[in-house]
Amino acid sequence: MSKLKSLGDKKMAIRRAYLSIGTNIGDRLANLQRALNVLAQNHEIHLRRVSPIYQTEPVGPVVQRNFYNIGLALDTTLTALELLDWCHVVEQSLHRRRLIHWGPRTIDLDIIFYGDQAYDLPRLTVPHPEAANRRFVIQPLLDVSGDDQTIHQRLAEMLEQTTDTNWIDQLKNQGVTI
Ligand code: A4P
Ligand code: MG
Repeated sequence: MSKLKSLGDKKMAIRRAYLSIGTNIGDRLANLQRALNVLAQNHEIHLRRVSPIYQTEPVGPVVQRNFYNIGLALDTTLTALELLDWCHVVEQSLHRRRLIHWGPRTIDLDIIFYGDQAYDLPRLTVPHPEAANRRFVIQPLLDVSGDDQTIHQRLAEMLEQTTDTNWIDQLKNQGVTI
């Protein structure tokens, strides 16, 4: 999904991007809401749809607390690398500490899709290579991509084919807003 926006004489592509956000330290609901608030402080980012919160079993080798995960659809004129940099600003603003790889974290923002673009750069791989192996990524993004048939269909196929057997559980009485 890409349109052009005029900024002076500079034409910027507007792209639909999808993020997966997770947290398993401290007040997980507050962490998610703060992350959305800081994301939206960038004037080149427009949050469009956010999923329900899912409580999810930790994936990977580290024994740790359950995560809260959400999926987010946004429109942006940032490039993919600029969006990644802003995701890092958000992570830093929540005082994320990176102590153990795959370990507990205050907040983790991953770019799953950026328009229909593909990148394999030292610091950015898009579409995210692990998405198809993670139910906690696929289901929330299915929830927010109903108006984007290409991505929605792709996610539906991922869900059908994933071998991930870890549980995810939609929270009925807590949510975040954009
Ligand atoms: N990077 C490359 N591609 C991307 C991308 N598409 N989006 C680079 C975001 N970042 C990308 O990530 C390391 C580097 O990946 C970044 O500097 C960026 O340049 P990180 O978040 O800084 O480091 P990390 O946390 O050690 O690795 P990563 O890959 O984020 O961890 P994972 O694989 O996401 O695993 N279980 C449940 N239930 N829910 C979770 O949310 N999360 C993890 C984290 C493990 N288990 C989980 C969950
Ligand atoms: Mg990450």
